[in-house]
Amino acid sequence: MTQENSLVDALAGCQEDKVKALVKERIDGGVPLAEIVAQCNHGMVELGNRFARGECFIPELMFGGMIMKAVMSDLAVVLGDTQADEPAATAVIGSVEHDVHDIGKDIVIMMLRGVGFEVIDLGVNVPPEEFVEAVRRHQPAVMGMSVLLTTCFKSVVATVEAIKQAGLRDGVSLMVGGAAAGELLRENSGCDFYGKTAVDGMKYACRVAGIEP
Ligand code: B12
Repeated sequence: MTQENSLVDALAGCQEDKVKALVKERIDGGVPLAEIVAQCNHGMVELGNRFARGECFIPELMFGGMIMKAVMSDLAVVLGDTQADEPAATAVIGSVEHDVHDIGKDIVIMMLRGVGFEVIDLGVNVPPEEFVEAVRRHQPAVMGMSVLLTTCFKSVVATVEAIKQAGLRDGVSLMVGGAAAGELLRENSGCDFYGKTAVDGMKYACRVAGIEP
């Protein structure tokens, strides 16, 4: 088994102690954080595939989510996930309405904070009007929407529409990401950018705000 596969397999199998040990081994070995996140992400996708094939159930998804969150807090310590005293720019982010998945969103937040953004985290199941209110109030350079359920595509479309209706569209760049998102959703919803990974999202936000990542 390759080094990557061992972590993917441990996460997909919800082997908490093994996941923690393998992540620590990678951190100590100097493996780039983005690479560790990518391997964990792969493990979560594999867990989802097992769920889709009926090989595991909701409790496993929840447990996998808890393990992934624990991994993220370890990574946040390494990355120094703290809000900068004088933020370089502001970003607003949330998981769209009816979607409660937040692990990927939180990774994007961790990355953005790591490069000096002030991030307003709206949480999960965020209705369009809450995004609008946050953009009006905080005037972010970038707003991010996370979506993991195909049934929530309409929430992305409704959110972009609400931003337009509020007359705020020209002042903010909109990015969308999450396992269900893709170029087609970006195009159909009228977002500016689709980020396949948290690192893509962070790099795009930096470009928009003129920050050197
Ligand atoms: C863990 C999990 C859960 C946990 C979530 C816990 C939590 N706190 O988030 C729980 C148990 C709550 C859950 C519930 C459900 N889930 Co679920 N879940 C998953 C699972 C296994 C992993 C998701 C995850 O955390 N991945 C790891 C993170 C790191 O990946 P990510 O979110 O994609 O993020 C990365 C990138 O996409 C990107 N990114 C993410 N957001 C953003 C945003 C921006 C702006 C940018 C630029 C980038 C970006 O950055 C991250 C790192 O690079 C996925 C499987 C999968 N393939 O995704 C299923 C999955 C998403 N779930 C699924 C389903 C069906 C459900 C339920 C409907 C199950 C049910 N019958 O109740 C409910 C829905 C609840 C709801 N209303 O939202 C399906 C969705 C199918 C579909 N296509 O719509 C999946 C794909 C499983 C499957 N294969 O069937 N789930």
